[in-house]
Amino acid sequence: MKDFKKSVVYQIYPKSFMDSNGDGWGDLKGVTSRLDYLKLLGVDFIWLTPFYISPQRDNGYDVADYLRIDPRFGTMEDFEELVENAKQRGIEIMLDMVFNHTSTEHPWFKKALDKDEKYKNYYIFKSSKENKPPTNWESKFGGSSWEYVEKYDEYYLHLFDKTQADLNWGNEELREEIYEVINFWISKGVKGFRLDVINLISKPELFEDDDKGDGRRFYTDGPKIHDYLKEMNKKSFGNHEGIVTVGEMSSTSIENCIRYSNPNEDELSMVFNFHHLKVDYENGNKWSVMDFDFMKLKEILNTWQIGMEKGNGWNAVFWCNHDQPRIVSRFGDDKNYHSESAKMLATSIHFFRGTPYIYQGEEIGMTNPYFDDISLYKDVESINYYNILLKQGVEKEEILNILKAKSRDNSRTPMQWENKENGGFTSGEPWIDLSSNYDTINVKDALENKDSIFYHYQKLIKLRKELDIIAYGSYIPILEGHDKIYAYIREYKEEKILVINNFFPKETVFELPSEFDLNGYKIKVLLSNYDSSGEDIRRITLRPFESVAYHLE
Ligand code: TEU
Repeated sequence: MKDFKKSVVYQIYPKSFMDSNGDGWGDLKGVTSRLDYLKLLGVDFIWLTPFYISPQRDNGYDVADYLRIDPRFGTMEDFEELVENAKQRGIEIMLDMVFNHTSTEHPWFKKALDKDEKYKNYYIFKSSKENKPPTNWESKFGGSSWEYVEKYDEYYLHLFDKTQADLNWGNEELREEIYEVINFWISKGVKGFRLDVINLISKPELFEDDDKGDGRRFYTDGPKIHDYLKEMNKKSFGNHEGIVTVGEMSSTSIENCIRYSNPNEDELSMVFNFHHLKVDYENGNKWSVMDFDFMKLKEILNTWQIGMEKGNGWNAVFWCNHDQPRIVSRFGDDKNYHSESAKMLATSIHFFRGTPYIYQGEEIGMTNPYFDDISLYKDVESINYYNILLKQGVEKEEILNILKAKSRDNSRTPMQWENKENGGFTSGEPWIDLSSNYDTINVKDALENKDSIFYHYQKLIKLRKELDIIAYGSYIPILEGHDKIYAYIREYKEEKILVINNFFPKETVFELPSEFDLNGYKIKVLLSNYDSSGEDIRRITLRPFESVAYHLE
């Protein structure tokens, strides 16, 4: 059984990982064919984003059947083969479950539209007032979060795309169906679940206008959320040994995240939050281009490390996923310090208290593709916002600059396996273009270069397994006011780890706070992103993006 605190999860976006049959889409057989690569990296779990039957309006987050596999990804046999082959390599499978909403193509929704009261009550239909939607809430993908159904003279709620209808978690019958879905996949040998926007499932009793915002305050960490998670735990994964769960928590709070992940609460193993990835949003607006606010980033990371430790909660630790731009293009420097900054970013969070998640391609430093034509974008959110911004009068070129920095497609370009056509991802026509830099950034080259970003990640994963302090030690921030360095100390029994990261392309000086007592410690460099790093930790001149971790015993 895996100790999730010492585990590392690798996220795969199957559509863009590896295509085994030349149709331009990645598939399950493609994943199976690359398991040795993942074993070499050293990961414990593979989180697969949705591959169920879906019209793919939102790349599978619009599920039309929770129990069947979209033939474009393969068959149930392919899935079983993947689980089996992964297990042989000591890797477990974590599935992505989208229970806040279904596709409007789901048979439940179709029946709901066909006057079947039972299924209508699986969703949230509300009557209209004066030809206006029931509330002024906004969809996360732009526009109203209500869609009108003429037949009923009612609207249904969709917090995301209008083809993603929100489920009515107040309905016990619906909840039971969901728990059966989880149990079905557990019976297939699945050992983990990532629960999509799970903190949005509990809607308020009363649906009212939000005069201060877009409605999120009414349903984020909603009134019955903890009851639902406790019930889910009790009726599904809680009955099985060693199932790991991670909730994706949108706009959440530490207080709630402690409750979600404190083992005494019997809810989830751990939680994702996104506050640290909003430090390049101008006035909270994602659709803007702004340098990241380093001081704010440090403050948020420190607050969550300290707060979750205090409350005995557990963080899922990450920079990248399929919704976020590539971190080396975002907080690093993908032009002048590609390798240094990618490694620094990895080190900066892999020594955290929490479970690290690596998103496919991050381990070789894949970058944003900088697409400069709207026709290259496939993501529903990016296309919606392109049109919304156009309507607002923003210049095309400016919108494209925003998308180059913020579009979710930045992380969805195909995995770069080698320097050959389509990066070795497919022998056919890829569903989305590759980034043109696959000639220099690819797995084959990374594996041949002992100094590559890949091997840096491999070391970080290995260290987490070797040193208990990384999983179990406490976290102490230092140099909180320094405007270039992000540093912290981990402490466990008699040991310490000191992690120092220069987040900028300029030299800067690190000075150890004087209260830090070095007496009696043997000091050793655990990991550096330069050939060698300063040995006297009282004062170190850090080179651009230099990052070093010391072990004190
Ligand atoms: O994302 C939830 C979510 O709120 C975001 O990260 C979202 O992409 C962002 O707010 C948009 O600005 C999850 C999935 O990860 C995402 O891919 C899905 O589109 C979404 O839920 C709906 O299922």
